[in-house]
Amino acid sequence: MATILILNGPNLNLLGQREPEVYGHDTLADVEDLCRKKCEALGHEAAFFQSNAEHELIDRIHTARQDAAAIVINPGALSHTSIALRDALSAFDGPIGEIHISNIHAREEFRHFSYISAIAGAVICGAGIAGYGFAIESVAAKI
Ligand code: DHK
Repeated sequence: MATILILNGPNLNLLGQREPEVYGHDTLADVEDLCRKKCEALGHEAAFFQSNAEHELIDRIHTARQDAAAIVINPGALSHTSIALRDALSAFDGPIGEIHISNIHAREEFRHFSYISAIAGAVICGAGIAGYGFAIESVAAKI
């Protein structure tokens, strides 16, 4: 059994309340429930962390070097801006899955590029919160 760390970036604490026409009505607690069940079904355990602060996400990724075998991350808007987050993920040895609830390619142009995608083994977007489950399946297959 390995630990899969599920990371959520800025504003994802507001899932279910924030722009439901884009992000749906499910809450972050619903996402975590889905992830916990998927990890358990695959024989692993889930760990969770959400922060609105870039440095807190980076610090948690550093800790993951010791306490997680894989990372699934929805970086939120940091996808489009943060080289620092990408560098932290590059220093993690295990598989990485990037997930976006919405289809970032069908939205504003500034969302089309993600700094994270080139270092992620799998990139899933536009599948709603089910994408977290797909990302977990992808990283679990590589542990
Ligand atoms: C979530 C966000 O908060 C946005 O900043 C991204 C992503 C898209 C999502 O679809 O989950 O652009």
